[in-house]
Amino acid sequence: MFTRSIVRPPCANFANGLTSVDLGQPDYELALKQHDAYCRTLEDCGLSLMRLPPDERYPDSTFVEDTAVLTARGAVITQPGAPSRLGEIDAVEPVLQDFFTRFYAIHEEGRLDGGDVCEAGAHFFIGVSRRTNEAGAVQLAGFLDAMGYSSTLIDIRSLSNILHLKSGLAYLGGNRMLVIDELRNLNELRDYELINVDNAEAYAANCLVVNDKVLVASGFPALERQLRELNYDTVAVDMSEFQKMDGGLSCLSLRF
Ligand code: CIR
Repeated sequence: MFTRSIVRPPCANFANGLTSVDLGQPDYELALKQHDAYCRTLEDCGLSLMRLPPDERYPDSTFVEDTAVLTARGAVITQPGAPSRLGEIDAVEPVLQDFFTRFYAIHEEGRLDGGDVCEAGAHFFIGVSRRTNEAGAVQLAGFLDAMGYSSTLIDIRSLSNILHLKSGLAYLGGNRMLVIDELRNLNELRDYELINVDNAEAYAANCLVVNDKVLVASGFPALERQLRELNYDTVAVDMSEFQKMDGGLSCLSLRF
């Protein structure tokens, strides 16, 4: 069960963040409204929220997930892979210090974005991506091992379509993993029951399990139907303005 979450509203400079998709400029006012609705949804799931102040120096800082990896046994502060995002950890670290006694930090030359880390019970999958390098992934694997967790590295550098591992995969609990086509033949996932996301709805693969609900980006009806048929209690959340900046549902919060 999660009880808390850290979020950070988009700053006025949000549209100047990094993006690899060609979906047009985000509408800042709409992004703020969508962020508000996202926060209310987390509260409805039973989480109490800590809101960090927006910071215009960091246009991508609303994607707070990339700054830390949180587990029930300890926290790891990352070194985000994009140089423009490195300073984002400064605001997150002191907040986490209040809640975690076991604390680790990825250090240079390691780079790691939280979006590349998928927790699946006591096992973690760590994506080696355009943002997370091998040194960062290996450091994290060591910290996880020290906390009693196992982990597997998955190299996604040859996959052009996804920024982070969790852009293409989500752990649904039990033995179930939601995956995009490109990830479904991965040997590393052979022991899981894989739920396939239609190519046309690949963006929505980044769904988010929060306690007894599954948050799904709105506008992806096939996936929502699939999840409902599997008896998940889904909640659709409008993400259009964050999608324009390569962000998915999980990136907008840290949950613990
Ligand atoms: C970036 O490129 O870093 C941001 N515009 C999007 C980060 C998305 N984060 C995530 O998937 N965890």
